[in-house]
Amino acid sequence: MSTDSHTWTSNTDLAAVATWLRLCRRVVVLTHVKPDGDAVGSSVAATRAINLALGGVPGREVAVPWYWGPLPDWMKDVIGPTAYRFIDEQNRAEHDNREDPDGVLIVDTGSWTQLHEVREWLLRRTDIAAVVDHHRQGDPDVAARRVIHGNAAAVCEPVAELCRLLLNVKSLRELPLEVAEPLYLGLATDTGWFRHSNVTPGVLRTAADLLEAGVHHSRLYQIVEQRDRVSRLKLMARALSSMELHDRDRVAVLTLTLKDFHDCHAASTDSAGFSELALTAEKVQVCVLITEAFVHEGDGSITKVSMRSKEGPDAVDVNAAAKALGGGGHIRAAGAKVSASVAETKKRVLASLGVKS
Ligand SMILES: [Mn+2]
Repeated sequence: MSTDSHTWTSNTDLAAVATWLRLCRRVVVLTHVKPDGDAVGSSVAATRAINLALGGVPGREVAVPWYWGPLPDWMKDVIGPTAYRFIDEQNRAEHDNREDPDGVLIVDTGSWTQLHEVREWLLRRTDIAAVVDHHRQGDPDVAARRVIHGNAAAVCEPVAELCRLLLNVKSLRELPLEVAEPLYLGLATDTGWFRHSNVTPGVLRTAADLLEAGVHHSRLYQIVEQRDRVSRLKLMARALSSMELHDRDRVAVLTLTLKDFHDCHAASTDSAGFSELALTAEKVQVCVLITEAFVHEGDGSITKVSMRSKEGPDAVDVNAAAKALGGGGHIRAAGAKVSASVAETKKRVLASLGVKS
């Protein structure tokens, strides 16, 4: 196994993968654990394109995607009637009751850690596997055929081209809507709905072509981004009203207690993304979310710290601050678990950021 970026390179191209797929009678499509918009979008688009190209029909599909781990809330709305298989303890990959596939297509990952649930099954089939990915690192031994587009914003960019080749159309504009829509979803979600620094002229051209194929941008946005529970909004209001500003408004600290979750009828997952909330303020360079943990260890309280900092030449290294608290992460996103009360944790966080409280 290797995650050496020098060996994580293409050894074939999309045209060759399309030609190879055309010869397959049954294809299993895999993607990473906890699939996101790009993972679901690319796997659903590839599945539908293969079935359309090779005559797979409901009940006798040529391609079926397999998923494991928690699926997004919007999964049903995006995958619709397309058949898929969910892998878990009861339904192991090995319990496949159909004839063995002669092709395995892996999209949006090439890492064994992301494919852990099907590892044993896949290990015996890497010679009939192809991976299409856009990550900078991966394990070359997951698949005999590899197409790695490390500069693509979303894997849906190269997968769009694969679908075009499979369906033998001149332009992405001519893709059927059922293929174009999931491709657009991956492009949109991996670029933060076309806001992140990975947006290139190519991304926008591809998106424009998919819109011409009939994709309904605002319908997709609504399905994926506008489905929060009201309890999450109530919890967000609590988090924002708890905001304290330090270091001349450069550091914002938000806190959430178990009582906040209880009062809002919120689940622990409802605070996802709150550590970025205060970064929308011009002066704020670091946003910290301190959450009282649902699980207590012994009789002491545990808090979770999540820190985010703004991009730029003076970006605050929150990884260093998190390390001082016993955690870690990346320069602009890091976290830690602290065995202390919320008030005590707040003091330690500010100290870790070099701020006098
Ligand atoms: Mn991706």
